[in-house]
Amino acid sequence: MLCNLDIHELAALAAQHLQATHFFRTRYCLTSSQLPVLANALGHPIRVPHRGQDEAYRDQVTHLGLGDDPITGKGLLPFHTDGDRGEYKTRYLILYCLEASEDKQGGETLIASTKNISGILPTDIYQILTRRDATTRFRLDAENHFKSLTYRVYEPESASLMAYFPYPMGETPHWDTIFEGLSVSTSRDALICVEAAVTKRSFYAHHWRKHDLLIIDNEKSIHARQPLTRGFRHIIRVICR
Ligand SMILES: O=C(O)CCC(=O)C(=O)O
Ligand SMILES: [Fe+2]
Repeated sequence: MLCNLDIHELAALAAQHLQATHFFRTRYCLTSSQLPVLANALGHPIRVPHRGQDEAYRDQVTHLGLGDDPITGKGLLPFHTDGDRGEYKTRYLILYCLEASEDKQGGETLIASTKNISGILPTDIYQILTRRDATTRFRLDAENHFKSLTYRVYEPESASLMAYFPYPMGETPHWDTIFEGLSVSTSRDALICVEAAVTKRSFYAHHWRKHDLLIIDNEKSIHARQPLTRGFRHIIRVICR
């Protein structure tokens, strides 16, 4: 556990590490009010609106794992990147574990690198990603309010991927993505092919313990959450650009 570093030294260590790879992990004694300080040292923290609430209501720190919300709760969260390329363009996703129970089962955060993605995809799939816009619909609440976002999934110039991979069949999806001019099932198959290629090449599962700090480079990777089936974990999150 790192305890003798101050928060700015920690940020410098993380930033140096993140130049070479797509995530940084350590254990460190932090309080919830120090997380935005760390985010500030790494970039510009982004305030995000609460789900289902007025967009004007924005928070810097998001709590994960406490309620039943499909995004911030305990359930499965398929692979995705955070943000929308515009207002929320996210560089770093900072996650810190305030508490986790000993008997915890599941709840791992999964990370896979998207480095050189063009080299590992079939040509037809790569062309879909680079030539067609995708529209993702996000379910905002149980009353079937949706928010839609249209974007280019992969931008070769910046090598940045933005994607919301499909929920497994049988799960209630909280987002779904369709490529311009393609059917729902062809869009789904294309994303499943990308996800399989990326996760086959690189895969890391973080098993949370109290005081774990994980910083994910959102422009170099995708991340997901395994369902938490027993116990609890309380994680706080700040994103920055
Ligand atoms: O709960 C997790 O493990 C990850 C949640 C997530 O995707 C996020 O905070 O952006
Ligand atoms: Fe996320």
